[in-house]
Amino acid sequence: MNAVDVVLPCLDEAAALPGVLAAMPAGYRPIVVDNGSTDGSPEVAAEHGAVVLREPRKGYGAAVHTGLLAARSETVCFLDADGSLDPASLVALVAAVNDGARLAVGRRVPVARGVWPWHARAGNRVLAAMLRRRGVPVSDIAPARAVRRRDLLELGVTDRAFGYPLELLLRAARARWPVVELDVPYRPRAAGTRSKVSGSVRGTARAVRDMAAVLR
Ligand SMILES: Nc1nc2c(ncn2[C@@H]2O[C@H](COP(=O)(O)OP(=O)(O)O)[C@@H](O)[C@H]2O)c(=O)[nH]1
Ligand SMILES: [Mg+2]
Repeated sequence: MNAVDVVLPCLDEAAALPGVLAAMPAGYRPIVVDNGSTDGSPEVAAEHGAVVLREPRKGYGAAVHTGLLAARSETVCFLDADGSLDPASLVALVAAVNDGARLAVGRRVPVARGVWPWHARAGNRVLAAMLRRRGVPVSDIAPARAVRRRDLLELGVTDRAFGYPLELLLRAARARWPVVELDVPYRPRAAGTRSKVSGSVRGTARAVRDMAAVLR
């Protein structure tokens, strides 16, 4: 089996990382890309077997792009480091890419009430409907994906902040990529960690701003 690099953007996820890294399927190599965590995340990641990169530029997209540049496997996965997504879900996404998808993304299915704040979910729905009209069959703007490294580099996503996942899907639509969306369980983030994006008014406002910039 070919190894698969897994890029995990990380900001203050020290409490979540041990569980996330322990759940990596065999042959999946975690690359944790940290942006100035103050809770010791890089050290915890290294202790639990991850390659650790430090990205000086802030933002989800900056971390993801740096991880992509460092990855070496033919197919690369991306996953949040907060414990909300199971690394085991990546296996089916990679299989979809091996079966002909240019991009395989997760559709988050909450496993419990309150996992997914209503405002984040509503915003996602609107954006996903817009993507479907452009020919991308998705119902989520998901933080779990598998794609060939070379394809993603060629696609040329430029956002380095929180518009990255949306820009990626828009560019995939424009490039007429076959996109496959598969259900992935969405759990509460690990205890002792805090949401940086959709769990607060400030984080949500930032995500909306960055996604709106992508749509202009
Ligand atoms: N490197 C890096 N990672 C980030 C940044 N903001 C969020 N993340 C990570 O991106 C993932 C998604 O953020 P999260 O806080 O879970 O957003 P939520 O799911 O909307 O609550 C998590 O793994 C975060 O640690 C950032 O500025 N830099
Ligand atoms: Mg999260």
